[in-house]
Amino acid sequence: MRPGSARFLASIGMTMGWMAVPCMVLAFTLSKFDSPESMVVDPEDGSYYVSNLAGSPTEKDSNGYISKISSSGNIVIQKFIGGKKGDAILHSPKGLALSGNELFVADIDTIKVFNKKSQKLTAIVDLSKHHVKFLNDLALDAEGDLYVTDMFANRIFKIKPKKAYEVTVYKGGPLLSRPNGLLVNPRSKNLMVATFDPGMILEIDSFGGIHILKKGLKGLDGMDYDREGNLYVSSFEMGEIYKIERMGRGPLTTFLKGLTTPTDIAYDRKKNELLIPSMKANTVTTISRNDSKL
Ligand SMILES: [Ca+2]
Ligand SMILES: [Ca+2]
Repeated sequence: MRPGSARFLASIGMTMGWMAVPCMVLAFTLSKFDSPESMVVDPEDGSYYVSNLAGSPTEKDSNGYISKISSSGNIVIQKFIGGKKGDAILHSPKGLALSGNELFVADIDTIKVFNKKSQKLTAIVDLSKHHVKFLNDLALDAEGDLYVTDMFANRIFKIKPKKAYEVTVYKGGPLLSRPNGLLVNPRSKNLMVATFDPGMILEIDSFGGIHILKKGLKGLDGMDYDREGNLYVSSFEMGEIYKIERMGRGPLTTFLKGLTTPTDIAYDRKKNELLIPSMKANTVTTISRNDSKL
């Protein structure tokens, strides 16, 4: 069946259980992951990395791993980093961020840094002295500084890799409402947060003020933006992905529904594709948008 044909789209809708929108085609769906939480694309070669938390999201059980998928989706290295007997490198990896050859991984109370070429662990940023409970998503700013959400403790940390991984509390407090997804707004340069309970989209300005862009949502997880500045946000609890115009400030529409626990989604702005890990379905899916005006 030719991708893009009406029959192909109908078959996606039936097999995936979600409504296929005419402007989108399924690029690929891959299964047999182990509780995939986050998916990122490498802008260098279009390959993908997926974090597999494997087992309890809070337990230091040594069995988590990172998968690598080729740009076409044809080649999967299931345990690219971690997950091999005895190596105990990762426990419950969640948020991922890529900067050059460095792959940052949030793993419960530490951030682990790997070289994507050698697959070797190059640094561990230990946040346990800050009493972190559940590190979740990672975001990088233009200076190469890293931000991470601590979902259970309502805090966001800032880490400076160029200053020996100096760690500071960037923002804390109950308004952060179990912060999960994180990104740097490419226009305002502000940090944006998707909160889990209650579900809100927040933007933190350079003076530390928190602005509520959207509220009344449920169990938000990951977010990213496309070439036109539309924000995509997943609801883990509702099995939906929302599209919000003008980086979260414009109208909200339900972009996909009927998904199983979509987690830390990403947008590949080069290929114009939305990347969706589904934690409890143990799948990752890429959706290609072939009409960039939509
Ligand atoms: Ca695990
Ligand atoms: Ca997440």
